[in-house]
Amino acid sequence: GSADSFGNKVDHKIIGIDPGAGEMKLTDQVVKDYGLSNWTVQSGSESTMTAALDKAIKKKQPIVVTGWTPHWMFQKYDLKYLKDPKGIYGKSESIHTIVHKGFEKKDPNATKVLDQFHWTPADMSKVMLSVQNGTDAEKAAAQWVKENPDKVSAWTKGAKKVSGKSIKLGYVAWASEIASTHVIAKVLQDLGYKVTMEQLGAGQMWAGLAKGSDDAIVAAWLPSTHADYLKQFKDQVTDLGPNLKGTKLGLVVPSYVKINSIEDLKD
Ligand code: PBE
Repeated sequence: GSADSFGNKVDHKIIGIDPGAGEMKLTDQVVKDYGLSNWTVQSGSESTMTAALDKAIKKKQPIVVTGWTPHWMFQKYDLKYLKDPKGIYGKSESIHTIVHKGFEKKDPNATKVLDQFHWTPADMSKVMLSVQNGTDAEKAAAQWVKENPDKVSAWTKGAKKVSGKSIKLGYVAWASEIASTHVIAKVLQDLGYKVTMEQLGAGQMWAGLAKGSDDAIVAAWLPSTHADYLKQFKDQVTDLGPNLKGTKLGLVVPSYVKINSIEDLKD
């Protein structure tokens, strides 16, 4: 391609995240389906991706990253999604709560709360932004719980207080999942549960839930992003349905970048 093509300016690199993320698989598919054979998808983590984005924006340089909504990056920076005319990243989806199969019988009380848990992207964004601004996740979650008694009482409606019963939640260190997991953990703690939160890779989180080493997750992006994981483990888990609706995935660039579509990545 021409020397001043967007691809050349960014070394034909898409800045990705952790290899287990569903979005990384979808991005490999994007590379194939859009004929971007001279591009590489660089893996890392959410924090290496946002650090690269921050650095590029400070210097007003071009960059393309794997991004998603809800995410604080859209509040902090002026960004846009590249159009995806082939629809590889799928439509808007939901985040589901899923328990280890049998947990619903073992602890119907906790299952009731997990099942009733649902909030909005705006709710989640408040917690994410607070964590991003330096508040630790437990404090940010406690603050949100304190400020939203109506939502919390809808989630705990009909649930009983317990005394030190254990529950283990698995999650991945994505900002969205740090927020949701800490909020539901706080709600369960306030009911008397002894909650353990286990931070894992995406594959480990799903495998751990299937094995029963964790009881529940609130971090399943469906129907597309985690489709392969759900397919693999569907007989060992119970899907309690969405806890948040209206997510989005895609390739994200700073607004000052000239290109507008994934098709423009071709040299
Ligand atoms: N994400 C955030 C995850 C789900 C939550 C989009 C990075 C993924 O791709 O699996």
